[in-house]
Amino acid sequence: MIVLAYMGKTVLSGIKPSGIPQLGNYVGAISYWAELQNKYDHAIFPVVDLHAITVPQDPKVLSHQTYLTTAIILASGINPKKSIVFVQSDVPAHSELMWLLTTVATMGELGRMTQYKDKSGTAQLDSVEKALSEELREAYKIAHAQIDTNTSNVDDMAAALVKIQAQLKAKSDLPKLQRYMLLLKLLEERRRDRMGAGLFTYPVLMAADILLYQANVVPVGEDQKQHVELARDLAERFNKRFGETFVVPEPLLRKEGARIMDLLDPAKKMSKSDNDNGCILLTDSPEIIRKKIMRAETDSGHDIKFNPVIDREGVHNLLTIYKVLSGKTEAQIEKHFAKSGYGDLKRELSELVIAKLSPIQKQIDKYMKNKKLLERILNDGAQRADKIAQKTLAEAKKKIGLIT
Ligand code: AQP
Repeated sequence: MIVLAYMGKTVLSGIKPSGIPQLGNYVGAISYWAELQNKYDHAIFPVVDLHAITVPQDPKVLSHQTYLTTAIILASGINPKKSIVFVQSDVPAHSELMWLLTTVATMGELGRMTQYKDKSGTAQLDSVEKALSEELREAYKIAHAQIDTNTSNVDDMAAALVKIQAQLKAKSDLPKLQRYMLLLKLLEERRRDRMGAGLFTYPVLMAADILLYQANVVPVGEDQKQHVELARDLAERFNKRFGETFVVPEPLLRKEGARIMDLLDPAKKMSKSDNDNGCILLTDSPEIIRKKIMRAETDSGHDIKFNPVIDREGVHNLLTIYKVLSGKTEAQIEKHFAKSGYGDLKRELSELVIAKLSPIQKQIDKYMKNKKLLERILNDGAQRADKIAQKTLAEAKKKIGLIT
């Protein structure tokens, strides 16, 4: 039987203090949490500092960012009386359950996590592999066409092969491609050798964060969906092997805004660790917000329409941010901008972002000036979280056969 920490449905989601939270974190996650905390019986929002240290962090900056991230969560409308807000490393059960789940996880499934692949360079290798097989497919096509018309005798076939070889040489440079592939493989090996092991195993820690609280629903941006799916797989595997222990969680993606893109490079998602002009930090001043949005990458067109096709992602991204922050429908927005140009859209969006962020920024300042209050909230949150986490951890250990 699943030991439910408490009755009712639980929503849980975290944010790592790896930088100053950015507009994508707010649009895709934090602002959604504020809505969801009132729709579920229990709401839990940890600041997941142990995830932040998977890449090197300056200790002083990390502790400042942990307070700042907490202040941002609270300033965005998370009510610490209703929701549990705490720092992950204050609840040791996270690390302990992570180890138990690591023994259930496989190298293969962790190696398939997209974020790990991106950071280790495996994703790049995959695309070259795909390009190579496209070349090979093309080669097969030519070979088939030739053989179909040249099957009469061995001499003809040999001649056809020579012809195919010449065509392949002209069409593409397979040996060169193979050499490139080999170099990339070596590069990937080197990158992996130097990569922190934490980048490989942290999705298991994320699974522990979720399963400890028997969370039913995990609202995340699109980039984290795969990790919630891993948490599901690990919960199901553990339950099957040792008996029902964990609730199998569901990822919940915001319909709009689950993937806010970088303003300068709309092909990649906005990320707080990039912290460049393509990323709006939640603490940016109005002048900086205006500057960043006015410089946002768009295209040579002029239609202000929702359309995520390649080359139009920039405008689509600006419209998506506008849609989530204004609460208006696509039809209303398109009508509103029917006679406007991209400059007007950027100007209005800048003012909307500033209007949304300034009251939050005032609250952030208030919290940051009152560390005692932040600490009180975090201590209270850690105690409430620890109680629930300890119960689940004890049950998991018992199921495995560890003496508790
Ligand atoms: N660009 C985004 N659009 C929508 N949602 C996003 N999230 C992150 N970026 C976007 C969502 O924000 C929540 C908290 O994320 P996180 O801080 O725990 O980790 P992350 O996804 O790795 O965020 P960053 O900003 O990209 O951090 P760094 O640069 O340190 O890796 C999650 O629900 C996430 O999906």
